[in-house]
Amino acid sequence: MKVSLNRRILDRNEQCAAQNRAFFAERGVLCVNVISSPGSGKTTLLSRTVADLGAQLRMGVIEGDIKTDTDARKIRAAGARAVQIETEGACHLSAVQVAEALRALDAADLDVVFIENVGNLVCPSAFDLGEDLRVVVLSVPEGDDKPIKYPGTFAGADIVLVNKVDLLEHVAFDLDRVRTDVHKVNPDAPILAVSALKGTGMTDWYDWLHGRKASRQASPNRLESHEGKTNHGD
Ligand SMILES: Nc1nc2c(ncn2[C@@H]2O[C@H](COP(=O)(O)OP(=O)(O)OP(=O)(O)O)[C@@H](O)[C@H]2O)c(=O)[nH]1
Ligand SMILES: [Mg+2]
Repeated sequence: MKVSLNRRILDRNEQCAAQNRAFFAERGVLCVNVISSPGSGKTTLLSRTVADLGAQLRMGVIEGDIKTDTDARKIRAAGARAVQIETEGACHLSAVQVAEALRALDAADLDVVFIENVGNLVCPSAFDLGEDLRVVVLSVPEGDDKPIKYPGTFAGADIVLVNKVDLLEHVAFDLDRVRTDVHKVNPDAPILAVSALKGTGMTDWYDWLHGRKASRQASPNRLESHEGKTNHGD
């Protein structure tokens, strides 16, 4: 009984994700789903990105949190449109919630929509939101063992950002181990070392983003998406 209810929830989510995907493809909007543990630096990364690239790209952000609109207010202060979803306890965003937020965001004229998922390294990876790309953020203080403990999430990443590298001199964290373990489950994933707070490595991230945006423009329906790649359990 529980299994069939879970299946129905996922089927409903996948139908709505397909509608979101069509919305992005028709309008040439690049949609990027950002997934990480709580506090790894998603909002800091997106705030800096919005501030630094605002003159080149029209960006909007859908923020997912269990409670508060704190993160949406930070994004607006950095200079982009933002819509906050409060999940009231749910540990991930759903495609239905994203569809509603896209209307509130008035997203049709944007170049890039970022979705900051609820801080969690497990549940968000099971829910396709219709996004083009998944960014997984891992921060130095969380520990270098996370890719082997949460392989499904890292397997679904289009890029892994190792954030808070300014703390490497204070925390035992082996960046080479992270590279090796991510590539065991996701051989082609680029892995960038950044500090969203200090700005280190952010140019590499911006170059990657511009490259993916250009691919989307060149062939709107051919950018590899997460349809059928969702992880239903690590
Ligand atoms: N030292 C350091 N701190 C950072 C960096 N990036 C973010 N932080 C800090 O980490 C804390 C959490 O950052 P957020 O950007 O709010 O993290 P988040 O992933 O959005 O958190 P949730 O939305 O709660 O999941 C804040 O105190 C940030 O200032 C970084 O590169 N270096
Ligand atoms: Mg946040």
